[in-house]
Amino acid sequence: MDVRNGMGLRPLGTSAAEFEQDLLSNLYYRRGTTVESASTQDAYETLALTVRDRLAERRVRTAAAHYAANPRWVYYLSAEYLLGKQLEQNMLYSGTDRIARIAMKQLGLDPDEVEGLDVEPGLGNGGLGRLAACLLDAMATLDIPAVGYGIRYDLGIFKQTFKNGAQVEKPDDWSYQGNPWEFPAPDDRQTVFFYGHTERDANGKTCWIPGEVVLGEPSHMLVPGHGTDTVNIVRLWRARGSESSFDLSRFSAGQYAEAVDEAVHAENISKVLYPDDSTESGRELRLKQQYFLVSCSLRDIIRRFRLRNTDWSEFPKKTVIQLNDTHPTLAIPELMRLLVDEEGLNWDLAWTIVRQTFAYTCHTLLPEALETWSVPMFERLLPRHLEIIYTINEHFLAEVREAFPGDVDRVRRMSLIQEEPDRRVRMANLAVVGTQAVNGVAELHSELLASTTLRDFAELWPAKFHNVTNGISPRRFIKIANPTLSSLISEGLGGDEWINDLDRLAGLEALADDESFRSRWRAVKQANKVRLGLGDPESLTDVMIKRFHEYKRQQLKLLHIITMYHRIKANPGQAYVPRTVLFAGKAAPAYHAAKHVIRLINAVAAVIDADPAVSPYLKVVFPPNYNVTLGSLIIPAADLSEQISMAGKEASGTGNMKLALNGALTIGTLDGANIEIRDKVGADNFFLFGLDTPAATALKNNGYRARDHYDRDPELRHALDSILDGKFLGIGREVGESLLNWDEYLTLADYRSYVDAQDQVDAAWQDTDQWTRKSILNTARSGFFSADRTVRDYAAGIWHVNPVKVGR
Ligand code: GPW
Repeated sequence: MDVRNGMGLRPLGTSAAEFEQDLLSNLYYRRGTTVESASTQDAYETLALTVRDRLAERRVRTAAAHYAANPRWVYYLSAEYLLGKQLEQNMLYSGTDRIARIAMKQLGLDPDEVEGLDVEPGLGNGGLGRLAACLLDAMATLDIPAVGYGIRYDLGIFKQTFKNGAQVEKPDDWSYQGNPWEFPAPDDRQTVFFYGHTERDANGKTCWIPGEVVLGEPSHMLVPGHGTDTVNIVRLWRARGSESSFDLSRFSAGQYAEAVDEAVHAENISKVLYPDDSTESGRELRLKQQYFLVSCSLRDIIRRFRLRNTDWSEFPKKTVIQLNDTHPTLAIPELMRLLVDEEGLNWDLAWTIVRQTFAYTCHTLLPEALETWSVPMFERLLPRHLEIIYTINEHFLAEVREAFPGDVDRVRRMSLIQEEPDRRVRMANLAVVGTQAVNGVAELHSELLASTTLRDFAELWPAKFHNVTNGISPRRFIKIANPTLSSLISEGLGGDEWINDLDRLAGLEALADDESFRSRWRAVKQANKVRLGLGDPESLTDVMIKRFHEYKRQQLKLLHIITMYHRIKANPGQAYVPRTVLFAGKAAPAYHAAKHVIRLINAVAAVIDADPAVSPYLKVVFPPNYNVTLGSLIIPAADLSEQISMAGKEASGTGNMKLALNGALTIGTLDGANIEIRDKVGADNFFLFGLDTPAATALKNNGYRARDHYDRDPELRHALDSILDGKFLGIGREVGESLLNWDEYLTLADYRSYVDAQDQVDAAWQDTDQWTRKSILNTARSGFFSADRTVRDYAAGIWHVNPVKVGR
């Protein structure tokens, strides 16, 4: 039912003329101006509001349908969301893209200029944050009642600039101009405690007397589904000082800075996103952020539960809380605290409820990414939670001792508390113990989790362990990012149903053998290269876009580039396949090794650029500040996708899926989801190289010596020597030395296999028709990597939730 009927509200029109009227009205009443005097910012805000209004009605109906159904909900807890720009998506989902542009032109506005002011909220680092956004998109599209919870960081992921080729970070004040997509909900604010101590009353009931009180103020953004009326929300918390945090007496005494000290301190909690990806940063403020997210979100979840339910035993039937890695794992002891201390439930009942409610997704195998917190710091910040964790641990270790009598080493390994060399809380162990399901994010990753990192737990509870291979939003990463290819596909398939049913892309297989379809496919790729505007659109566009990390091995790609450079220098007369190699990605500001690689890439790019014998064949480009927006421009233009991590290190990868879906061929190792991509697209349409996980593990265990490869392979030696000799503006000796003397990620061991595979790429590229065929087959066979499939897997295997259709 359209709620507006009962309210006597006029439904918003679907014509360009009506949209134009609404633009004028919003410009006047919301921005207080007219077309004649409006700034571009006024025009942008007005457009955003006018589009938003058209989703608001669906949001109201969704909320009504969900309330009536009292369904089982999915609550997705994540410290990061990389939502990407909202305007284009919301125009598509509300069906207003065409009329909005007509209306703007009618008003004399330049749609591209206006839309250009839309800002990407960079509230995440990389794959983990973007996955969260893709899953929300798919949940809404599949009509699953869901809320995403996160933190509204004032400053998102830093802006990357280069100075003399080195990364320099600038703050990202993404909402400086406001954010028209956001609905503040101060009425739903929550109170969060920190520090202090615990006390027990006469009945043995525990009470936490806090040392600091902070407010969490929520606002939400809309998460519309595609091709459905469902509009879910993502609710983001911002920290505020409580009323008492402003010290009026100090202010009156002229101590202006001291007067706001406490409030500033409180608000620092949501000030800035930690810019680490796949590395742990054990800082107190980060633990505060995590608890802030968890405490606000759980109270909100309980508030929502109580709207329709009274009985705590119903809670796990109505609620599943998915933990996006260990960052929100404090939700487990926090829910115990709420149930036992505040609601008065007995421990066993509370523990049963908690365990049934939570599920945990692990996104890594890197030991340095497994979060642990020092016990003294934890105890100071969250004294009651430490007690609760100790009690959980007692019960849990008793269970382990019963299952494995006499196995003291196992008990030590599985304990929630590490004892040596220092006492630390192990968040991954807590996440496994406190949940009903644990999943990895690709087949290989889930197998390795159960056989290595979490092996003891998988032996105790084999049925708890699942795989849910990651996926990507086809709306964001092909329909919106690659409109020309999407049109061609829709034409080829005779409709656009494939966007919500990505397996239908299989229908393109037949067209791979159609000469005219192939030439149109090529033309689209070309046009996307022109749109990107980097490098010769005729050249092979070879892209490596991802965070900089040694395990991802940008340095291996660099060794290949230097080898190509040397080959061309040695034989300038020959014909080479022209390549544009494109890097994009950020390094964590404190990750010096990764920053050295960035600097070296820029130096190599400059040297090649300045060499007229080489530059016709080889160009290295490195646009700064990789984000969802830049990725959406690069991915459609790519011919070759570099997925070259050391086997066993990349949990899944999702850029690999986006590139394959857009018709890039992958050169990759047997790592993460690469394995599944190769299985789906076919070994003939994938360039495989390198050691697999067992071989890499064996090599490391048997005493790997990088220098042996250097000694044996003249091309490799030449490449490394040129770095060590300072041939690239004197930059990169640290990179060269680390590879030669240590090479933690087996770069040199995989070098020869990689360079040979790249030679096969060159050979394949020269057969244009065959390459295009392979490109079409990559797209045709990528349907599996839709986030819709991922969400269906979660829904069936872990969440046990059903869709709720939103009525008209
Ligand atoms: F270390 N990932 C990420 F597991 O982007 F927590 N940030 C992170 O902090 C972690 C993982 C963490 C990535 C994985 O590296 C990537 O392989 C995976 O595809 C992605 O998460 C989504 O699952």
